[in-house]
Amino acid sequence: MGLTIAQKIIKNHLISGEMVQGTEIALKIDQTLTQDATGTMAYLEFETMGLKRVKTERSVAYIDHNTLQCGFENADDHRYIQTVAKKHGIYFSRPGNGICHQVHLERFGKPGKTLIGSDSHTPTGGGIGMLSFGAGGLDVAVAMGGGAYYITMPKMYKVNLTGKLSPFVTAKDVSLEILRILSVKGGVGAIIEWGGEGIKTLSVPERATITNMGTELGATTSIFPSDEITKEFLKAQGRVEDYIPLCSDEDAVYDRVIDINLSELNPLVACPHSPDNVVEVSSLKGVKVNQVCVGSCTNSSLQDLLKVASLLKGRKISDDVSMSISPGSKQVLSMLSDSGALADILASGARILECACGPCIGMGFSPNSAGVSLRTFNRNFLGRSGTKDAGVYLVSPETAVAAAIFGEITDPRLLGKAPSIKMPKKFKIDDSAVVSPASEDEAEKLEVLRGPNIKPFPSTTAMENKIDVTVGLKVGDNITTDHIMPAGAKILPYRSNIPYLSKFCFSVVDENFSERALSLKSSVIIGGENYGQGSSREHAALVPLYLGVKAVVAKSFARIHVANLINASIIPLTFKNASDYDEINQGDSLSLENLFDGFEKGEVILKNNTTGKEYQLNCNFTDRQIKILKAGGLLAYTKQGE
Ligand code: MIC
Ligand code: SF4
Repeated sequence: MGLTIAQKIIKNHLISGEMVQGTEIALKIDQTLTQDATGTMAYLEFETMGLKRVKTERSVAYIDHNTLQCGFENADDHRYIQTVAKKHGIYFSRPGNGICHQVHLERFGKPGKTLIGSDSHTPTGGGIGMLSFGAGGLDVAVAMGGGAYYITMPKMYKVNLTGKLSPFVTAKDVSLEILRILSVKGGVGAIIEWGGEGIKTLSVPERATITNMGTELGATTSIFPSDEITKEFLKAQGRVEDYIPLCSDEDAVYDRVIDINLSELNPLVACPHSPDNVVEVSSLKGVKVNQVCVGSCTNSSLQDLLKVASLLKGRKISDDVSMSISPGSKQVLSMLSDSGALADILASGARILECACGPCIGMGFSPNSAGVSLRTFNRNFLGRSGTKDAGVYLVSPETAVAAAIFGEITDPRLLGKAPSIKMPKKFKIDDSAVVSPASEDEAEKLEVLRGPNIKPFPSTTAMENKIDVTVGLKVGDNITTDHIMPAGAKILPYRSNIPYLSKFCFSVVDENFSERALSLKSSVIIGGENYGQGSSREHAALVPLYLGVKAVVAKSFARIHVANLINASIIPLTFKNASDYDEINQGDSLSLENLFDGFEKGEVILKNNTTGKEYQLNCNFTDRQIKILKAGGLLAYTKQGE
């Protein structure tokens, strides 16, 4: 039987387990990346392992999420990451050099290799045929130390593209179309391979837009073949030697095949507050727009911004719209500037923001009250923009420009002639904002500088066989990590300060949760389907751990979050009968007995002491996961092994 692209890479990196769907496999990781919002914690965890140097082929620490530095906290964290990176063999991408996924694609990603990153959009690397996964910081720390990365062997999906995109229809619309088809949980447990004749019409940045947003499907990752288009891109980045051809075998077997005819697609938009809430742009014609943002790791490539500049050239944005553009990297910004395109953007009245995540994670540029914001980003979760009552719509750069000019949601085809942008034969290469690690001798003498904002990791103890808990909170379906642990300019500087962060846990849903959980001392959260979707932030597990959350019982979970819960020794359990969810309420007193036997059997009994009823809960833990849970989390487990 032939192999898919992902299966080929997995086969080459398999450390243990067998490539049997649904079973645990351990992979060798070639490269890692971190960003600052998850990086501080990841490096603190790496340091506790006591290793001198990373064991990966390439590890890069990016500063891109929180670059505002309003106060010492961030500046200290940046300095900590820079010094810890230099000492331990990690490359450091300075603030201003760009968004981790964009820069990694440009300068470091390699087809056929494996990458894990402490950011859920790490699958962007699939755009050049790299098998890339988003993971919690602790998993990245372990991989930096040479340890394996554990995943459940995924199902294989294939999306076959035929035809060719029409003018003003873009890779972003392809991402939105697949979200429309599959929903935010339709990719759970699967790797999505993109293929078919249609991919020959898509450049690497366009492919990367698609693999980037595969995260919103809940997919384990997404990947394109590595072909002549990949080779041209790597050549233009001055690193053709990193190219290898890679495609699936003709007789590869897929669990599901989805066909999309690119020629039939129209401009699409995801409405508030979920990326799968997709309709055609034309159906929202006339909706007044207050704000337009272009950028984020989804749509901030040179190709995207050259198109935006060409459409803005000679035009003025509407007086009623405020427009921002955040280039994905220093390379993008300096090429925009050299080509004169930057001047066209500025002349239109749009504002240029830093090469960073910026408004995507609520770091400034929040919309006005009840504002309508059109964004080329990948997430429009409630409150993420920093304005709780704003409506965020996800669109392509072309649709964003049309709204900025006309002041209302407008089919971009009304802009006239579509820009035709060719990928450059050669990108401008300047890696001066990437600081190399010190040599091993030099590293010995280096001091790692820590600021007072770095607070200790929440402590854990070995798990007990019986747990008595109160339901601290009951939530519905598709709860995101932005609900559990919000980000944004006011909170992000405290990512290395779990006690402070804990005040904001679930604040979008229930402002009293944090206080209640602390007073309960030992609590459980009841969730619906796809609990924990979105970001890879392990803070969405570490903060509940600090607040005394012992278990989460949900109808189903998102992949990265479940791994983070186990790493933090919070037990993720699912209802055997989804309807039992209806019978458990906030404030109920519950007991989970005989846990250790239950873990082995894959079934735990939940007693609701308030109603006297009993329920069966499922768990499908591997031996390794059981040991981690019992030990009190992955750090405690790793220390036991020393
Ligand atoms: C996001 O897009 O939500 C983030 C911010 O990039 C997160 C990481 C984080 O929370 O630090 C992600 O996607 O993993
Ligand atoms: Fe940054 Fe937004 Fe991409 Fe997350 S989704 S990495 S916040 S640009």
